[in-house]
Amino acid sequence: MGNRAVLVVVGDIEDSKIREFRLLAEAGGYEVLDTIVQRRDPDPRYYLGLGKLGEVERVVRDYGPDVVITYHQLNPIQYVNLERRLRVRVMDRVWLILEIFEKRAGSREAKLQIELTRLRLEIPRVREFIRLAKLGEQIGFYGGGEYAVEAYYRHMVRRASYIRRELEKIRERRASLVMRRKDYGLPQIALTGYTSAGKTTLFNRLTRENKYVDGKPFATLDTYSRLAYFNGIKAIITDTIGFIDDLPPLLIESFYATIAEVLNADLVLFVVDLSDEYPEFHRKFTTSLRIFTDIGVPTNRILPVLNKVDLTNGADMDDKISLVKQVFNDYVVISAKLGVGIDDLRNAVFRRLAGIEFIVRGSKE
Ligand SMILES: Nc1nc2c(ncn2[C@@H]2O[C@H](COP(=O)(O)OP(=O)(O)O)[C@@H](O)[C@H]2O)c(=O)[nH]1
Ligand SMILES: [Mg+2]
Repeated sequence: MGNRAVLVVVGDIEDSKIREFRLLAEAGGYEVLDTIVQRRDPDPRYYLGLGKLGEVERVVRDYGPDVVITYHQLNPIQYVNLERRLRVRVMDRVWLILEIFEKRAGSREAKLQIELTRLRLEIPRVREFIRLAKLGEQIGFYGGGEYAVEAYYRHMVRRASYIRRELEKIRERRASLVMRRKDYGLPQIALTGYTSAGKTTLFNRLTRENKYVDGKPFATLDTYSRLAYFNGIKAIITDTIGFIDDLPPLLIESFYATIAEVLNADLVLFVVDLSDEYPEFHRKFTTSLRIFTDIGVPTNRILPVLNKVDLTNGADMDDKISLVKQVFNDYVVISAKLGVGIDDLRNAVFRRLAGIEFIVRGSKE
């Protein structure tokens, strides 16, 4: 499946939200060819107004994207109408985020939860296809005729109820057991923070030399976990899923199931974007703290990493730093891109991890 996308935004949406939508598409692995904005209320049939729909049709014809992604969640009728009209795969922001979660889901619970959400979105859509087929309408996409589509529909419904039962079992079991740690016998570090804060850039910088051990890939780890050294202390560092603004309510369960891996970490590197304007910085910072509280990560296991110092002009730096200081004793200022402050970060991580080892050893004696 190709990854070239055209984004479509309808409604009076702030520019910063449109920018974040674009970053999200990029985080999902899409190359954004164009963003089309229509400043009016969504149309019930096509999401876009008819005039703008013509423009999108032309863009689709000219650029030949693999997918058109809409900012708002589409209802089944809009989905079906848009795909039939544009003759290209259509998806909405909800589906995009779900794809991003899917790549990161480590646990069986997270995988099942995401599949269930996918089915919840897909079932009404297939139902709409069947309804149209019964009316004798020509429908493209779901090939194989009416019977095949109905069989697929029944399969999805059965699968969804199977997953609901499995999730219940998993959650009952977990209630009686302590969460199993993903354990490689090494300290675990999780990188987290908002989308585009610079987590992956930092992850790559910290692990650049350590993709291989003894000439072989570090086999027991998944794609997002690697070995890193902090002044001689060896640790597993994981590039976890980021926090996302305006998370669609339908995705909240999937988000928490996926983010649960952060709970396993001995240390959470909380990457914050210093280049955001203060109100934005404040909003993201406090929202992140709320999520840490919700999932049960204590502040003493979090190290704020204030990134993109190269993009700040110093004007509101003091305000940002004092906000961080209200909650945390310790923080580091870096530029993951330019490599500024990385030694300070390694030292700070070393001190934290050395402290943890001391406590573990001390408690055994
Ligand atoms: N100027 C600057 N850009 C950065 C820095 N760190 C990351 N970026 C850029 O910010 C964007 C998002 O970075 P990424 O690591 O993908 O963020 P993630 O979504 O948190 O993983 C990319 O274009 C990076 O090149 C930094 O320290 N300074
Ligand atoms: Mg990333």
